[in-house]
Amino acid sequence: MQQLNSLATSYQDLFSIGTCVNTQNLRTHRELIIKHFNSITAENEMKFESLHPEEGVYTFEAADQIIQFAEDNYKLVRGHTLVWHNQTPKWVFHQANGQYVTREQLLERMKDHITTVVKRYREHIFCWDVVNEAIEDKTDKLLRTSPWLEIIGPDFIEKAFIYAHEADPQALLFYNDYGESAPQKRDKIVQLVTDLIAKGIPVHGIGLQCHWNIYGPNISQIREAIEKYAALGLQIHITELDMSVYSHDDQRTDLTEPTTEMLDLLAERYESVFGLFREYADVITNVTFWGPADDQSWLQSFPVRSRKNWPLLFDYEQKPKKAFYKIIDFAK
Ligand code: HAH
Repeated sequence: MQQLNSLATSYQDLFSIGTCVNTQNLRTHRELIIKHFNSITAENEMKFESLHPEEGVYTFEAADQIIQFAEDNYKLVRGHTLVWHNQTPKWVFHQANGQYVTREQLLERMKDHITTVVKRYREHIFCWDVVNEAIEDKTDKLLRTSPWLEIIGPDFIEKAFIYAHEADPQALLFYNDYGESAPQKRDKIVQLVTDLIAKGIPVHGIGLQCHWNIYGPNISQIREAIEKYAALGLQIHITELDMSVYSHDDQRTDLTEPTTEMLDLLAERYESVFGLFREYADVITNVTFWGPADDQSWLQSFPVRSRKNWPLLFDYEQKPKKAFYKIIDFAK
């Protein structure tokens, strides 16, 4: 059998290469993950609802298992995520009578959560997505409506960073969002982070999720976004990279295999975005894929039900696709 080069080894002088993992694929995709990735992110296991389902009840088993895997196999761990409007249980925002808690109560709950989680993994997690997806993407408003915003006010973001920094002064703290290359959203993310920096809030990086597709965003738009984020003087992590084979409004559900055109375009796109990442390797310090192989992608049956997708470098059989060879071949 042909010896495949390791993706992470090929990029070791540029940036770490990650994948999101879960307790299932740590078994089913174990060798693939061990070989090609030197950084991991828990797909769901470190989210609020997973770690803290009820008041006073923390469930660390799955997250601990992921940390143990990282320790055993010398992987970096990105923490994902502390404060988010999704996958956060209702109890966090409500009193026993169903009413919203007060600002002070919610800040206390936020602090308890962040402090407990960040301290527990202090030795093991090198960076955290402290706040995920706080920017509004439909209207001109800066921040999306969420119980965090409604109850605490806009300073919920800075409080989260301050609490995380207190809990682990060594951890690199990130603001993470999707839609990062669209000019309007990009400028809002830049504004938010600029304000945090101006206030002296401990923020060290911007997480660009990069849930893209084979048609867009185009390379010049991505380059422009990276330029603007880089100008803030923080690190950039590509945190959730994948490349859907469907355009945004494509609803087709009939495909059982990707077309050759799709796989060619996927390869071409991965080749050019990794060319760009390599150009900016002085500011981009980690590139993480949202899944180790196609069969483990969140894009299976999402956002369109019963639809297959092939957004990653490795296929259903965990075999490298053309896209893999296009991004590993740069050293020549
Ligand atoms: C991400 N949201 C989340 O950060 C991650 O935790 C989750 O596992 C998958 C994707 C992305 C997202 C989107 O692209 C569009 C709408 C909502 C959320």
